Amino acid sequence: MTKNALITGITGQDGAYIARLLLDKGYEVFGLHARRASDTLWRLRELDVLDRVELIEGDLTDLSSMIRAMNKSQATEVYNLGAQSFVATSWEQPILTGYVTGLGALNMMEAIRLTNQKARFYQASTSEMFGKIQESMQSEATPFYPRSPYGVAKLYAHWMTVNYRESFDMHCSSGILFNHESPLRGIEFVTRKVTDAVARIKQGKQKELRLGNIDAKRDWGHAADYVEAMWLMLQQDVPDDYVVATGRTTTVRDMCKIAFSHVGLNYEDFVVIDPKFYRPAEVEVLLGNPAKAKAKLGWEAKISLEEMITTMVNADMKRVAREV
Ligand code: NAP
Ligand code: G4F
Repeated sequence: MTKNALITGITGQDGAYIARLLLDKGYEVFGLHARRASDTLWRLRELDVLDRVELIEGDLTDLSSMIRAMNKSQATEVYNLGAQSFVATSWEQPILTGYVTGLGALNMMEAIRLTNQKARFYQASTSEMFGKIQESMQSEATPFYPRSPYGVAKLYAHWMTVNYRESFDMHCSSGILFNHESPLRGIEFVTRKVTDAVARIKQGKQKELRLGNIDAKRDWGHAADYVEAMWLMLQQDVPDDYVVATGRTTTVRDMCKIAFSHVGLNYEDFVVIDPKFYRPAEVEVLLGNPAKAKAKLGWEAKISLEEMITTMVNADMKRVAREV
């Protein structure tokens, strides 16, 4: 029997990768699509899945469109990936971030409760909830201390997911995912900002790269690996929360070194520190402990940081070369 899945945020990085994964597994895939003036479908085109998914118009802040999406898709699995996901923007638009990233998750769970309480729900929780870290390696047992309006909104959604699981016996799971990237990453995030700049500098189209705090450390994995963990969570008999990470942390500075040296350049010749990119409150370091995901889901990260960053540079070299 075909399974039906509904993905919010299908036009984002993770949405595109999980759409491909589910299609490969034989699912019928539906995706929530907000009407926008600019093209948001490029990722689905790049992975060659646009023609194989059904898009449903809707917005996470609009409960009625969530209910319609549930009725139309007849989804038995719902992946809630939609969010205002850029941490820096969350200080500029804290209320919108609260509505979309926090209350949006609740709208989705309410729509499930009102239409088909048996549908399984995945919430895209985040390592940003650990913020000012309370333990050097963060696991499911580490206390949270979010440091941005985004982190606070995600923490609300996270606890609502736990609450719906415990209150209504719904199959609601949270993946506490650490940073994950790919050639489909948005240009505003630091890895893609760097790999795009490396390609432009190498091809003589840019002179320097302006960055903020390059001593910040992140536990970076590849999105294609991480969506596998999301799917595995919804295949378990019992819903639960899982940290998904690599167990290795690297500075933004060292990530720059990898990217620039891949095309024979020295990052120190091009990176300029610009206070404009510093945040009102920084998450200095993140390092995840994925032991539970390995033990219970049989999941572990396969793609190394070096492989991922060099693949991203190669993809951007091609994109920049194609520009007129
Ligand atoms: P992304 O590329 O920024 O994608 C965000 C998606 O949310 C886009 O499809 C966007 O649609 C959609 N969206 C924004 N506002 C919406 C609204 N009001 N209603 C419905 N959809 C809306 O994010 P990502 O990197 O794929 O991440 C996926 C999820 O995982 C997000 O919830 C993110 O917060 C979370 N997360 C990400 C990471 C990471 O490192 N990537 C780590 C932990 C957790 P448009 O294209 O139309 O704007
Ligand atoms: O790439 P970033 O913007 O990602 P950040 O803030 O860690 O958030 C991402 O990962 C979270 C998981 O932990 C997700 F929940 C969230 O949705 C998003 O996907 O910044 C990474 C680090 C930060 O410490 C930032 O201060 O890089 C530092 N950084 C230094 N210069 C910069 C820059 N970040 C950006 N975006 N741009 C800079 O110029």
